[in-house]
Amino acid sequence: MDKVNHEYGANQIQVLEGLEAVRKRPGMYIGSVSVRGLHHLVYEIVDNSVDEALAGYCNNINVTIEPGNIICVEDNGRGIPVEKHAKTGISAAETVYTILHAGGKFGGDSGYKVSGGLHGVGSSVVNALSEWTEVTIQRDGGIFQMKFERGKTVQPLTRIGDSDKTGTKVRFLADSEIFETLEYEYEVLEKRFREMAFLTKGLRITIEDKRVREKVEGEEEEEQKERKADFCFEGGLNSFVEYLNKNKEKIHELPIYIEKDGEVPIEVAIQYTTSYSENIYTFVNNINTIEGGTHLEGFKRAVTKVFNDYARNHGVLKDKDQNLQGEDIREGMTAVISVKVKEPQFEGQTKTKLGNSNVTGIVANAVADALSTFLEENPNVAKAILEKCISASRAREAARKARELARKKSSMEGSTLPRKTCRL
Ligand code: 0R9
Repeated sequence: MDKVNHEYGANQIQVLEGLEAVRKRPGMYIGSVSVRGLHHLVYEIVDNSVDEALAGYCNNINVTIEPGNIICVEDNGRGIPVEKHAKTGISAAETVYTILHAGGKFGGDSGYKVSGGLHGVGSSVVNALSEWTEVTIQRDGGIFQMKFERGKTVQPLTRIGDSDKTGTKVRFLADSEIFETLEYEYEVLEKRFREMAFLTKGLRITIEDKRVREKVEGEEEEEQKERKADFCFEGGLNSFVEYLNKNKEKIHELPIYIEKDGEVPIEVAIQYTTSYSENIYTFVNNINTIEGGTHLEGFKRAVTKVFNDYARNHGVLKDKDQNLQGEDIREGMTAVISVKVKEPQFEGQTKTKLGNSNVTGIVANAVADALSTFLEENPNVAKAILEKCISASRAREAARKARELARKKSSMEGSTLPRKTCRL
């Protein structure tokens, strides 16, 4: 995408500290030095491209695992700025790769990094933890390249050719002195990039594994599954829930879609199936919050209230009836919730639980407004979902009664058992 914006200048980058700390304590920056940490390096670089996509300047990201476990990520954004940085005296691009916490708008006042990750220190952290890194930038009519070894510049940014395109390409080999393994798991990366493409409507992410694989015994060469995928979902979260429900029987054909901009931009897609379980995925700044948090709380609160209100107002629940419980309403529900939070606080054991308390009310209000309007406008869908909720509620009540009866029976049997006498 050749949408030019030169508002950003090299002198807007803040320079803070060096990279030695990263090599000394890698876990502090990427979580661990296991295969999880290794994958994190790839996510950090791809996150930068996704940020460029979220800013509206990039719509294509290609990820390749090259032979020898070299990672190559290429985007068609504006290209990292190449001009000289006022404070460091080196190019903006080299500054971003060699100085921790140098990172343009990342974390500054003029915008915020929303794809998650290390808040703009990603490029320098990857550089510090790689045996070598090579960055090629197409911008301002030229092709520029710089090279690093274990975070140290071995070739400063140099113009190596002309180009009328824009974009950034980063290749790196993770450092075997730091990581326990350099073997990327293709399936893990593929899943993550599918998810990222669902979460960023219209963004194309491709991944290809070009490593030579050892032949598995009994498997013909041509039988090896091709490790290559191309993800682009114009439907965004709707496509995500449809993908999650692909093997399930749907109660309504199209997902319910909610989108609201504002202080905390919110996107939600919901689709009910005949399944007995609930299946809710939540994301904050494209990070999967597997422990839930305040955004999930707000969503659950709104859904419970809206379906109960609708059921009462339309005579599905009578005065004498008890309210439907949240679990009745969520049985068979598949939902994806994605929110963007400027300064997310992550809590919980795996730091994947959103803690920002203001998000509960914001999500609850947005979901309640949009969902109640949807149900009023789509009475057939509302009816079908409520039938499912009522049947879940009846099943829950029947199970409770059966449990109570069994408990009573066993306590009565206990009281009629012959008493043991104890002679002293
Ligand atoms: C292949 C991986 N891609 C990247 O790492 C990547 C970083 C990046 C980028 C900008 C554009 N494309 C990019 N791809 C960019 C950002 C901004 C202005 N111009 C270009 C901006 O944030 O305002 N940058 C990421 C950080 C920086 N550029 C910067 F700090 F050097 F500005």
